[in-house]
Amino acid sequence: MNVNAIQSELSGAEKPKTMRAIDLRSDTVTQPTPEMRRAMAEASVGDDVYGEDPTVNRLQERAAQIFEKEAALFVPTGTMGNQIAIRVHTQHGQEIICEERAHFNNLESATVSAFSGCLPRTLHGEDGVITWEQIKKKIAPPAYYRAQTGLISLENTGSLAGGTVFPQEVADEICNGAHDMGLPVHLDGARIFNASTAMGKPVAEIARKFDSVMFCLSKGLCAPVGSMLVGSAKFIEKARVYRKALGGGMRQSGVLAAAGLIALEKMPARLTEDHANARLLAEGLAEIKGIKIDAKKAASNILVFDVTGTGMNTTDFSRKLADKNVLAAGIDAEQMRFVTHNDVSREDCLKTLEVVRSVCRT
Ligand code: TLP
Repeated sequence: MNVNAIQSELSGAEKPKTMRAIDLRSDTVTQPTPEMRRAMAEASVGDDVYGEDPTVNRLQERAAQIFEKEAALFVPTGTMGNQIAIRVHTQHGQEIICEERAHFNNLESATVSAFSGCLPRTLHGEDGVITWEQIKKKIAPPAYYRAQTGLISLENTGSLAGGTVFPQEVADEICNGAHDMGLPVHLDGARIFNASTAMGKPVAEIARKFDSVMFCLSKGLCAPVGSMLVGSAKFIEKARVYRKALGGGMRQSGVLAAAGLIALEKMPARLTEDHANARLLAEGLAEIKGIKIDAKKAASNILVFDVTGTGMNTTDFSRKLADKNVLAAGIDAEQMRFVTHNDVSREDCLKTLEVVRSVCRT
């Protein structure tokens, strides 16, 4: 996979031409809801570096409770959450086994090497799903000249894999196998609430066997800023040290946590709508000549589809969509990504299909 292409394509997505574009670039673009804005204005706050922000403390307690883990930590971004978890679980010179499309391996710079001194040992899995059978063959034997495996990291839903869901029994088998060998397993659950919606399972059940989970409040759940780490009390105690070291110790961050609490309590219930919209888009796209997508695989709010049959690369394709006020980006030169969210309606999806049809005709 061409990582440079992913980065330049995602960051090179066209900017809105008017105030009201249909923005399918990501669910990160969601606006905070009016209820969030009110809660932010009224939040009780304190200095969180002293552990004295009551709203941050409440958010952390609720996250730990909902995920049935001992403790939680509010972090500014998903990237920081993943990188802190990796730092806590590993030692310099170790390897981390992951699927090749893992976000931390493609879109978080080389922080895994720069900060944790680790090497990603990647595997390809269909739809981003890797198995214990594959992983166990990559675990380094205990030879003194071999980099030792320090961590296994999974992603649910798989962002660059097209919003795919990681089957619970496959994840459970990986966690059991890893734990038998004394290895920790981290879950990049940036969109674990989308996974939970698609799987019909509570997040606690999905998270149960993982040693740590990162999830985002600021994507489909619409909070303006923020992600969470959950895990054992010991893991979170160490995570707090690295959060501060990375400059992520925020002061009166209760204004952000107030929006986060609403994201956590109220927003998961509406994700079914985003998934239905993504399915509608997938089914429509599948009928357009030149576009390749397996609509049956549309599992959550992200679609990845191939546009090579249209004669365009993704830069040209994105530009033509943007001319008609639809914003989206490619993950490489051939594959586009559409993401549905709270600020994209069913009508927007129908309009998008009309635009794609007209772009593919020209
Ligand atoms: N992903 C963003 C971009 O970086 C591509 C997006 O638009 O999807 N894990 C996963 C699975 C993610 O998709 C993301 C963000 C992160 C971690 C990082 O979160 P942030 O952006 O808060 O650092």
